[in-house]
Amino acid sequence: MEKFNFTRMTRRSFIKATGLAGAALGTIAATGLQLVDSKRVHAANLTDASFTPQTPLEDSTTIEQFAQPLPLLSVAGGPIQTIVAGASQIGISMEEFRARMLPDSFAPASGGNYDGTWVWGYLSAGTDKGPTRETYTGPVLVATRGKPTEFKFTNNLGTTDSTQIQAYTYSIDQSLHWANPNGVPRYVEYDTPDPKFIGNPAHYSGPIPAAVHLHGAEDPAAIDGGPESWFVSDGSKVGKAFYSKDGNSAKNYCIYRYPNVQEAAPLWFHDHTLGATRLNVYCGLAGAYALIDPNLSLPPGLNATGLRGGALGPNPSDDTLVPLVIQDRKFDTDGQLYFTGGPDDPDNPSPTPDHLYWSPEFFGNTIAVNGKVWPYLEVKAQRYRFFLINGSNARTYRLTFQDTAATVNSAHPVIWQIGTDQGYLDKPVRLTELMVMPGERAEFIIDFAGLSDGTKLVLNNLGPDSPFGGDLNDQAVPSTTGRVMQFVVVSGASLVDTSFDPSVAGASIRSKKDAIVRLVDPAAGTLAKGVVADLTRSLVLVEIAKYEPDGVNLDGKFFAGGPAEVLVNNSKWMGLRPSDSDPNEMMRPPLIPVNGGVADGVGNWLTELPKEGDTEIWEIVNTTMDAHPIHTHLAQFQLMNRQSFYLGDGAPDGYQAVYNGSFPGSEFIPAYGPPLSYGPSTASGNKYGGNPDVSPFLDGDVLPPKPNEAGWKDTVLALPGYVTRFVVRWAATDLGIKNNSNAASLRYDFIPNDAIPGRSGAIYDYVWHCHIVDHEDNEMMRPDAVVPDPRTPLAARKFKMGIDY
Ligand SMILES: [Cu+2]
Repeated sequence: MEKFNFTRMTRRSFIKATGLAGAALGTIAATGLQLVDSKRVHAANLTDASFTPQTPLEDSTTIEQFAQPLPLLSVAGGPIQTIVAGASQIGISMEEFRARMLPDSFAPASGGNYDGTWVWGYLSAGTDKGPTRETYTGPVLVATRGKPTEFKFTNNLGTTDSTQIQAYTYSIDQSLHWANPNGVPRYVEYDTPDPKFIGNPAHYSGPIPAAVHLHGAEDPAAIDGGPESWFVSDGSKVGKAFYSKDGNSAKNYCIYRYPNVQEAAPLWFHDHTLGATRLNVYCGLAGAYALIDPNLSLPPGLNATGLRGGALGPNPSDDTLVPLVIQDRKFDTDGQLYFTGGPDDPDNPSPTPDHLYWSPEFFGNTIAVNGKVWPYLEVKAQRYRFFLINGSNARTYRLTFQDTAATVNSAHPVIWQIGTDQGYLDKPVRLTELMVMPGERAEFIIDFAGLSDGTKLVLNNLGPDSPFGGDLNDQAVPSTTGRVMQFVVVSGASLVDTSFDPSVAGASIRSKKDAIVRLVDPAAGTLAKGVVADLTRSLVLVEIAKYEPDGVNLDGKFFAGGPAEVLVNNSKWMGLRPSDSDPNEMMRPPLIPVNGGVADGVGNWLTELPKEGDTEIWEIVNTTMDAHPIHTHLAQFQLMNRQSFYLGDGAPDGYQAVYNGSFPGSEFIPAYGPPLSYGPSTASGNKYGGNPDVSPFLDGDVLPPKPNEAGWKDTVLALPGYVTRFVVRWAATDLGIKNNSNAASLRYDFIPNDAIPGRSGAIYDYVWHCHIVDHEDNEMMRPDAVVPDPRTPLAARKFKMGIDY
């Protein structure tokens, strides 16, 4: 087992050790977040009496494990819709329905039989919603490189009155920077001097907003489906960056035509609504998008969509790709979705009254795969190919067949990883443990050969029931969240397996002209030969804590303190500094952008403005106590290395002291943005980002990527106490490196950031963010834009807005 050279405490172990919650860089007694101009809230309104809180099912051991078959693709006879994209438009509808997440043996506390859990899902338009469906997962879309595909996504989710999902209505938090269709103030005045203001406790009432993002897609920002592209179910309101191919007037659908120009990759699509992604995805809005490339030469027995014949081939039930969408969930005692948060939540109360219904990280006490809790899969004694998506809110998995305290397997198959987030590795990588953070994908092969009939193997999870912080001893409950699913061998007869065998010495997937274009040398942890970086950005992750160490009592409720928000480069989403006197002033003048901020015309100030064709090194400097999966839209990247640094926790010779001392007044200012000017300076080590150079504080070896990280990625583990360096080139991934710097050939087939029609000076943005969706919903996300290469004008681009997409 590989170990990270890392010993800092996670938040949970820190709580155990000290009795405090949180406490990280920039701990402050009060940020001065205050406001005026809002109706006073009486203490009794801290909770909403109109809601009957659900009773959480705290003991998940009462749920029968391995009682439900894993949902498979419809082409393999399973219930997951499989849609092969062709030339005609594909209609996908977001619907509310019941899905059988729990086994038949589950007994609802209120009596009767379990007849499904209310969920949301993407369904092929016109699908019968049933009385119940087997799963909400899906569909799995199969698209072909070089063939654009048009989708019409319709929001039929109804309203907060019509939905049966109380986890949604109870947990939507209007104090977050969110879609906010009703335009209510985020903070309201409270009747004590400290805090004088609390997060608006009113629950949202109205049509449900949704946005559809194709994760990992190289596509124009207009159809990227980012946070401000949301649209509500009755079509009455849309976000500032809404786009539909047939015009951007308000409607309850959007038409996106994806160019499908990038390399073959296991993409996925999921909701991305501003400040509500954690709930929309939790309720079920996620599917897979397998982009295949018929021109990519794969070894014999490895098909574009599976093994041998593959999903579309002659033996689909054996040869198909098996999706594994892993998501932890919590239920109430009636088997309905439960989401933590809220002042009355028994085991996960809100840490601060700034955000009464926001929980810093959601962790469920069950594990669902493809929409079923603890399923099983019957397999023959042969190889299978899997497409894994960690679609969880915050949970990091360490998947293994190795034994745990609760599970002793009779055999310990290895995991042969063949692909990362963004496509095939050059060579398969043998793993006894696969670590995946939220948003990450992996394709792998497991060989069940040699196992006899009836053999049962449990895929275990060694990851923690709390934010992963690098401590490998912090592990899930072995008998519940320490288990993911079970494999049952049903035909142990020796079979002639003609599929690709990753265990053969020298087995190769991509080579010669099809090999990965290398921006980095993964063995050395350096830039690849011939690659020159145009610039380095150094970007600091910080957690903003409040009310520590004593917490605060309000109306008989205790708020222990903890993260009020988590930020990339100490900047809020909009790139605006909060007002000392009125947090709602974020929306009104005077607006003070962070250092280096450039207006995007829709109210945000951008700092990451890469030039098309440039190769950049991004250094993510993680000063928080937890690992964060950092995700870029549009551009894929290659992990170069990781290196620990001395934070110092306040010691004068540590990075934290130097960082804090760089702010005006020599004291950390929450959400001020970077302390220095954004451009390169001597103090920043000539790096962009506006932060004091971390180089003098580096104290560990340069750790190259692990072999299974040595491919194209779009989401990467950034460990606490480490600098994580990746190389991103703002151009299509498969272009060669021979003209690396400033070559006119290094561009996209479209203008990345189109102008928003009818809005002078406004553009569609991309975003980069943490993929712990609870974090991205609370400011750990920044918009960005690519400056197009003027040598390739719009007329010379293959795809044009309004015509091609
Ligand atoms: Cu995060």
